[in-house]
Amino acid sequence: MASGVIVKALAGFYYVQDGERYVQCRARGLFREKKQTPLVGDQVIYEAENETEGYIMALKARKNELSRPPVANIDQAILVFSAREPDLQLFLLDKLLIHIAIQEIDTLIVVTKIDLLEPSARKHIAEQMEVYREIGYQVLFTSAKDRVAVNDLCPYLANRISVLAGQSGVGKSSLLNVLSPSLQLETNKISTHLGRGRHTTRHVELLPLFSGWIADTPGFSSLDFTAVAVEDVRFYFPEFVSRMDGCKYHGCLHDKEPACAVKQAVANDEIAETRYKHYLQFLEEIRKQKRRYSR
Ligand SMILES: Nc1nc2c(ncn2[C@@H]2O[C@H](COP(=O)(O)OP(=O)(O)O)[C@@H](O)[C@H]2O)c(=O)[nH]1
Ligand SMILES: [Mg+2]
Ligand SMILES: [Zn+2]
Repeated sequence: MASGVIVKALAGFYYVQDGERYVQCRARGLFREKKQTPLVGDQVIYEAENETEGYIMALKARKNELSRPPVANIDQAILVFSAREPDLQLFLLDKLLIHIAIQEIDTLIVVTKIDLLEPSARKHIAEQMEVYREIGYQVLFTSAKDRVAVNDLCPYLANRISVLAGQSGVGKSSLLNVLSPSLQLETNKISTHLGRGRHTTRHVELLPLFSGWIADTPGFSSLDFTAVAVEDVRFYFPEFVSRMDGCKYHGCLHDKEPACAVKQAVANDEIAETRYKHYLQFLEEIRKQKRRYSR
């Protein structure tokens, strides 16, 4: 039996890449019994019926999995934001960073369309992003239009599975087309919001790129917090974690508590106020959700 990775799932078929081989597989009934669903990114054992068709027999253990988009074994999330059109959305960035941290996936932040910025606006955004660099995140500034710094992405892509995340229209597909023109991805395709339960033709596919794999996914920007507890959010803000020993109260939520080292650091401009405000907004969001569910 052979092994490979699922690079596409569509209409009941799983497409397995095994070196040069590309095999269209069905999953055996045993997955239904085990309540297991193969995902794009899964390492699988398959049985080939012939050169191009086969059956998936087993899944290897997963390192992680995302439900939106449905991908397994992700090494890295590349969070793409446009500097303009649409404007840089730091609230969404902070939210995505929490979700990524929960899954223990590496993160790269890309701010693209910088050609749309005048020098003064460029400086402002550079300062805003410096906050993230100081916390320890990698940040790249790119323009697909002017081909600025797009190749700086290459070293991040080799030998791993990356997922590109970001709102529709920020320039994800355009970046990939510059990196690998043969991909010829459609750009400017606005994916309209699809309600729960409605049929969607969206699918995730891993594209080979610089000896790694990348998933260009529509969506993955509307996240909610059902899975995070109020007491846990603070652990996903590295600049809070490094200071929490200084808080008077053990278990301080850095909210209403007195003698809080985090609030003190915000007052001293050592922690960005935007990050702290977003943190409080997240707490409020989760508390509201909880009230809604407990009713
Ligand atoms: N000015 C400018 N426009 C860009 C850039 N990258 C993408 N765009 C435009 O932004 C729109 C959305 O790009 P697309 O790659 O489809 O975004 P996606 O939905 O995130 O995949 C298209 O009209 C692109 O031409 C860029 O670097 N500069
Ligand atoms: Mg796209
Ligand atoms: Zn505190």
